[in-house]
Amino acid sequence: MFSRRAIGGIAAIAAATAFAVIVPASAQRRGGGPGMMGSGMMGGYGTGPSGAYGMGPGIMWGAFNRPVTSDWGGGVLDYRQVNAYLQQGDQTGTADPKTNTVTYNDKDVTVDLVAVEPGHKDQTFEVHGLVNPTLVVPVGATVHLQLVNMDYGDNMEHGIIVTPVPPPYPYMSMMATGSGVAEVMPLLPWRSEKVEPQAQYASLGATFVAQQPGTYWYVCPTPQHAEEGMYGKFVVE
Ligand SMILES: [Cu+2]
Repeated sequence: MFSRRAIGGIAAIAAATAFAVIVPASAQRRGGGPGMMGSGMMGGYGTGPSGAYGMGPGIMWGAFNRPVTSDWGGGVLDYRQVNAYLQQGDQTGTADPKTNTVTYNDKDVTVDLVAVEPGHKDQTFEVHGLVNPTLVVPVGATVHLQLVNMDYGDNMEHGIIVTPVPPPYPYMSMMATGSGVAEVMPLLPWRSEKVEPQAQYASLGATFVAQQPGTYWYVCPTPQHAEEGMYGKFVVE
């Protein structure tokens, strides 16, 4: 399922990668255990059979409409680790608030995204404290796309699909994006507690090579989220 593949110019090396704050994404590759991809999880929003959202074959689609637990299948960070993650993210890349852009110049790039950092609107990604910023990486860069879900509440699981398909996106964004050219999937469940310092947070990453210059989009595949604006531009140049 996670063999290297190239679609639309981006080669995914690993589609789902658990990571610790200080460990590169590639060091803790997770291929998805049985609990993540059993048939009960496929297409699982309780609305239809597997494949009902226009996904291609072999796409792991975990529906974790629940708070994070230690066995959810990806990484789990405590509050201290999440803050270390945020600080780490602020130190990589160069943020320009005027253009809402974060630019990465290295050939090996780590992008630390947060889904709904507290204090921000629902259905947003944060990087460097910017909301849904344009992310710019060099052609040929190996990109470690990392995500921590800081959100809380029903239907607040989040993931990332990188796609060449531009917005607007429908309620079922995957109907438009397909499986994407790279993805942080399955969806990350929301934090375990309402009280932030006491909560556990789901984390997951994906590593891919940005082979082809162009404009892509990083999109949350959770139904309704991208429709409500949970996406940003991803530029390879
Ligand atoms: Cu989302």
